[in-house]
Amino acid sequence: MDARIAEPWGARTPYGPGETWPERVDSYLADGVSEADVERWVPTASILHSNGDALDVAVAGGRIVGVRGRAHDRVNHGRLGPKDLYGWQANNSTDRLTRPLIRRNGHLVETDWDTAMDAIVRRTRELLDEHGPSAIGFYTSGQLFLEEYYTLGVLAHGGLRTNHVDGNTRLCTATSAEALKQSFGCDGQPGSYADVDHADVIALFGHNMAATQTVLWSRILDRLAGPNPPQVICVDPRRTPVAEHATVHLAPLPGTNLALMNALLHEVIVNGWTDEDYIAAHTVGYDELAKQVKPCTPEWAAEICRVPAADIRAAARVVGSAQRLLSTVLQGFYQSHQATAAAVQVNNLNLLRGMLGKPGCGILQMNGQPTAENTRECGADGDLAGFRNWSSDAQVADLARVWGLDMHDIPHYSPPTHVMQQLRYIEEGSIRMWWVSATNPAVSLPELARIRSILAQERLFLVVQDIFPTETTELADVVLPAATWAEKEGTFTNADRTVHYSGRAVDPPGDARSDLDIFLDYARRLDLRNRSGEPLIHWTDPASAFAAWQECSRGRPCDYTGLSYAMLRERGGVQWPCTAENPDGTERLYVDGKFFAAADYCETYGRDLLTGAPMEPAEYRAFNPDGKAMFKGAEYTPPPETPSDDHPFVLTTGRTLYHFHTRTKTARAPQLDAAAPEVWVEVSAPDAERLGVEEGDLLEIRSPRGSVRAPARIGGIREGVVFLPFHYGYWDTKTEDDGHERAANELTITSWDPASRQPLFKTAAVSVRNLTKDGGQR
Ligand SMILES: Nc1nc2c(c(=O)[nH]1)N[C@H]1C(S)=C(S)[C@@H](COP(=O)(O)OP(=O)(O)OC[C@H]3O[C@@H](n4cnc5c(=O)[nH]c(N)nc54)[C@H](O)[C@@H]3O)O[C@H]1N2
Ligand SMILES: Nc1nc2c(c(=O)[nH]1)N[C@H]1C(S)=C(S)[C@@H](COP(=O)(O)OP(=O)(O)OC[C@H]3O[C@@H](n4cnc5c(=O)[nH]c(N)nc54)[C@H](O)[C@@H]3O)O[C@H]1N2
Ligand SMILES: [Mo]
Repeated sequence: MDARIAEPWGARTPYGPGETWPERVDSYLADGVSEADVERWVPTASILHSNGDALDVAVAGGRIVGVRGRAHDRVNHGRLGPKDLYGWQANNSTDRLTRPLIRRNGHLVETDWDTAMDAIVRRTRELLDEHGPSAIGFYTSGQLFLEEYYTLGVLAHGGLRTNHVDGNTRLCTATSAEALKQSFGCDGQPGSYADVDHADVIALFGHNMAATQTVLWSRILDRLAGPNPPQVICVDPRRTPVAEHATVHLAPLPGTNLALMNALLHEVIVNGWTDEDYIAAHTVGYDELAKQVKPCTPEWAAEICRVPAADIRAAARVVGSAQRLLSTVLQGFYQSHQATAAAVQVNNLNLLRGMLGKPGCGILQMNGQPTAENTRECGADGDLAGFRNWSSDAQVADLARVWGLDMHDIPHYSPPTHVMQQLRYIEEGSIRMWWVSATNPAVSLPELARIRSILAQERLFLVVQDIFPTETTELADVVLPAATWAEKEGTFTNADRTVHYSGRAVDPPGDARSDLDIFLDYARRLDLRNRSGEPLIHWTDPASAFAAWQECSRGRPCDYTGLSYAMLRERGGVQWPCTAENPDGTERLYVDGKFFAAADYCETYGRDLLTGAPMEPAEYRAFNPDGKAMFKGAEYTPPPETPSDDHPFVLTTGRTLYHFHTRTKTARAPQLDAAAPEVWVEVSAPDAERLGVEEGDLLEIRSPRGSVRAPARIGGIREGVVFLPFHYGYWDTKTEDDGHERAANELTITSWDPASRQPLFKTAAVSVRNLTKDGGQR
C-alpha cells in the first residue's frame, strides 16, 4: 500500500503553543516522472475539500504529472493530504466529457456548441415569453471559481430575473452561513487556522476533521505531539480518529446535538465560567439564553443523548476552564433537524466565554467544499452578492447600482429559492428548465427515488454541466462538457477566508469549455442588457470578472478590493477582507468586539431558529440597536423520524478519508479507489453480537424509502446507530442489473432545518437484516 494511504497525515513535526507550525513539503509525481522532467509548476490550491491546501501543479508534455505543496502558504505550510496528492489524476482520465450532448429520440448524442447553446437559448426564450422568469431555476456548486459564481449570480438574478438560484452549498454549508448570520448579523468566518497554534482547548462538534480536512488535522496532531498540548473535545456518535485523540469524547444519539449543547451552556453558566465583561460590552440576549438553558441539566441531556451525565460535566469543565478555546462545527451538526439552533449554541459557547477575535480564541463554522465560501459571497446560492440583505430595500438598491439596474429588476420578494423548494416547483411543474452545474444531485440529494422521478419528467428541460458522465447527466436534455481546475484560471476561498489564485496549467480536453465561458456565452446569446442599454455582463475573461466582483464587494464585509491575481500568485493565500487600507488581509474577524451587525449593514434581520420565520427590521433594531453579537437559544425537539419497532436503528451517513462525494474524481485516482473501492456499513460491536453479524456479512439496510446492501464493518460507532458512507452511486457499477441498492441517499428523508433549509442527512430510521445469514432482525 502507498505510504500516504496508510499514513494519511504524514510524519509529525511537533511544535508548542504560540510557535510557528514547521514546514513540511509533500509531493507526488506520477510513476517514472522526476523533478527534472517537469517543465512548469503552476500555482493553485486543493479542490477536494474546504481546507485550501496550496499546491503547485507539475506540467510535462502538456499534461499534469504531479503536485507539490507550497511551503510558504499560510494554510498548509507545504503539506498535502491523500486526495491532494492523488486526486489530480482524474483530470487526465480518458472518459472526460469532451463534446456537448443533446437528447434526440430518447438518447444523448454528440453535437456541437452552437447546436447545444441554441437549444438552451431557444428554450429559455420560450419559457420567459410563456411563463416568465420563475419557470427557470439554477442549481450550482461549491466547486466552481469565484468568477463563475459571480457571473452566474448576475445573469440569473439581474439578467433573467429569476429568484430560483441555489447551490449544493445548501446541502453543505447553508447552516454555517445561517449560524453566523444569526449570531453576528452576517456571514463570514470569525476564526483563523492559526488559532490551532495558540488554543489550549480545541472542541470539534460533529466534525471528523481527521478524514475531511487532513492537513488541518495534521496541525492539531503536531500540537498534540509537542509541549503543552491542547485538550480535544469530540462530539460524534462514532469513534473517529478525532475521538481517539479526545480528552472527552461525547457520542450522542444522532439528532440530539441541541440538547447536548444546551446542557454544556447550562454548566458554563451555573459554574460561573462566563466572561461577564465581554457579555455586557459586546452582546445582547444573554438573559433569554440563560433562562432557556436553566432547566437543561447534564442529567436531562444524558437521558436524551444517551451520554453519561458525568461525561457532559467533564466536557463542560474542559471548555469552561479553557484559556483559549477554538471551536469547530461541521456536518454532524449541520445536516440535522435543529441544525442552525445547535450550531448557534457553539457560537454562544465562545461568546459566553468571551473567546473570539484573539489568537487561539475562535469559531470555525466550517465549510466543506473548496469554493463554497464564494458561492455564498457571490450570491449564487440563496444570498445576494456581497452579503447584501434581500429584505433591505437600501441594500438591494445598492446592488442594483453596481449592476446598472433598478432595484425592482432584482427579485427580492423573498430570499432566493432554496433547492428543496425548487425541487417541489419542478415536481409541481412551475419550474420547467433547470440548469445544474458542477453537482450530481442524482446521488447527493436525499430520497433518491423521488429525485430521479422529478428529474426524469418529460416536461422538465434539464441542462447539466459536468466534466464526466454521471447519474445526473444520464437524465439531462443537454449535457455541457466543462473545463475544470488547472484547465482554467480563477480564484477561490477556503473555510478561513483565505483566497487563492488558481492558474491554467494545461488545455481542456476536446471541446470542453470553462464554466465561465459557458455562462458568458449564454449571457451574450440572450443579449442581456442593463438600464443604460449596455451589456449587463461586461466582462469577458477571468481577470475582468474578478475586477467586476471586486467592485461589487467594495465596502462589504467580504471586501476583495485590495487583492489582485499578481499579488495572490506571488504571496499565496490572503484572507479577506483585504483593502487598500488593509493590504495584508485580515487574520480574524470581530477583534475588539466589532461586528457587521448594524441594522443598515447586516446581511439579515434574523429568523426564528425553530420555525425559520424572518424577523422584521423593527424587531431587529429593538433587539440589537447597537449592532452587537446576539445570543439566541432554542428548545430541543426530537428528529422527525426516530426508531420504531419496524425500523429500530438510527442511520447516519458521511464520508471516508479517501473519497470525495460521488467519487467522479477520486474513483479515477487508482490509489484512492483501491483504498475504498466499495460501500460498507458500520455497525457497533454490541449490535453486531446481538444480530449475529460477523465482519463482512452482507447486510440490507432498509428505511421507509428504500434499501441498500453493504458488507458489515464492525466498529466503534455507538450502539443503536449504523453508518453508511454516501459516496457510492451507480455510474461505475459493473452490471446493469444492480438496481438501486448502493447509495446512502436511497434511504434518507425529505426534510430540512427550517432556518438554514439544509436537508437532513444524519438521521433516519432503518432496519438491519443479515443477508449472509438471513436470520437477522427485520
Ligand atoms: N475525505 C473527504 N473529505 C472531505 C469531503 C469528502 O467527501 N471526503 N467533503 C468535503 C465536504 S463538501 C464537507 S461538507 C466536509 C464534511 O466534513 P465532516 O462534517 O467532517 O464529515 P461527515 O463525515 O459528513 O460528518 C462528520 C461526522 O458527523 C458525525 N455525525 C453523524 N451524525 C451526527 C450527529 O447527530 N451529531 C454529531 N455530533 N455528529 C454526527 C459522523 O459520525 C461524522 O464522523 O468534508 C469535506 N472534506
Ligand atoms: N447522505 C448524504 N448525502 C450528502 C452528504 C452526506 O453527508 N450524506 N453531504 C452533502 C454535502 S456536504 C455535499 S457538499 C454534497 C456533494 O454532492 P455533489 O455536489 O453532488 O457531489 P460531487 O460528486 O462533488 O459532484 C460534483 C460534480 O461536479 C463535477 N465537476 C467537478 N469539477 C467541475 C468543474 O470544474 N465544472 C463542472 N461543470 N463540473 C465539475 C463532478 O464531476 C461531479 O459530477 O453531498 C451532500 N449529500
Ligand atoms: Mo459539503
